[in-house]
Amino acid sequence: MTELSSEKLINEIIEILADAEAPIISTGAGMSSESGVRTFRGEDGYWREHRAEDLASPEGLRKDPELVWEWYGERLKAYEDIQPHAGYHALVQLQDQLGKLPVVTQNVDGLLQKAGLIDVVELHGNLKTASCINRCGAPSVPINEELFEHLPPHCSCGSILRPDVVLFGEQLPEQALRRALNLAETCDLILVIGTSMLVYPASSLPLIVLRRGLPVIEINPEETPLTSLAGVISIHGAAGQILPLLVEGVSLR
Ligand code: BJW
Ligand code: ZN
Repeated sequence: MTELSSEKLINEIIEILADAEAPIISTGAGMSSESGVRTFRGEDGYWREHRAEDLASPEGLRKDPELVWEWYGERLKAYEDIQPHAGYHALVQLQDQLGKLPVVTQNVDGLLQKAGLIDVVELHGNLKTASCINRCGAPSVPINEELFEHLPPHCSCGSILRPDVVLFGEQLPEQALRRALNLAETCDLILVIGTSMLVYPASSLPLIVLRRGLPVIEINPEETPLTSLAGVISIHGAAGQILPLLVEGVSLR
């Protein structure tokens, strides 16, 4: 961990970022909190109201599918109106400057794409479609208002439908995970924004970059298990405030 005054630290990060030729970004729920998205483990977090295993596990889904679908319905509704904040626009600016900027995300809110990020790797799936909990082979269906008319929604085979997100204990989408691991093995810098770093395997990506001896930069107002690791440069602050400063600094160099 590097301890410097904020201004010095920001200048140091700008220099490192400006030297990178193939940086990648990794985001979690905190990247969207300034757009009004609730986190999972923060003060405003969903896990303050419900246990993670009740809402985000296959067992929870089978036990109380209505509760889980109500939760996803509430979140979908919230995502309809949200807009990317200044931090998102800064990432798009960086993408334009570099010509490419792969972003690996744990988020399902669609804000990266809405902002204009082109290369987004969705590690935990998304909320576009739902499929049969019993994998009967029926095609996945779009998640739309109709689906919420009678909860829980059912597959044509009579089983319950589930959103195509990754719940605890489930494997991540193979292609997305392979791409994310490959990016961590080939990038020359990773910028980790707004994740508690508690959920594997997303949490392993910066560790791969660290092991390769390359820069790992973290933006988070709180400490995480990454913060204290040797070699990590951690800046304590909000993504919407820090990212514009960094990208502006890079563009001036
Ligand atoms: C700001 C900010 C601002 C605020 N600016 N920052 C023991 C038993 C069983 C399993 C395991 C086990 N040990 C490990 C595992 C594996 C498990 C895991 O990691 N569990 C740990 C919790 C212990 N992982 C899995 O099961 C994964 N699958 C897997 O590993 O398969 C192989 C395997 C299977 C079985 C056993 C072992 C291996 C799947 C993980 C799926 C996670 N699913 C969820 C919900 C689905 C998606 C959705 O509905 O959205 O994904 S849970 C939830 O957590 C969601 C998130 O994507 C994920 C991560 O949360 P995130 O993004 O980090 O958010 P928060 O809230 O935690 O943090 C927000 C941060 O932002 C904070 O740090 C704030 O400070 C910060 N912040 N404002 C910048 N303005
Ligand atoms: Zn089915």
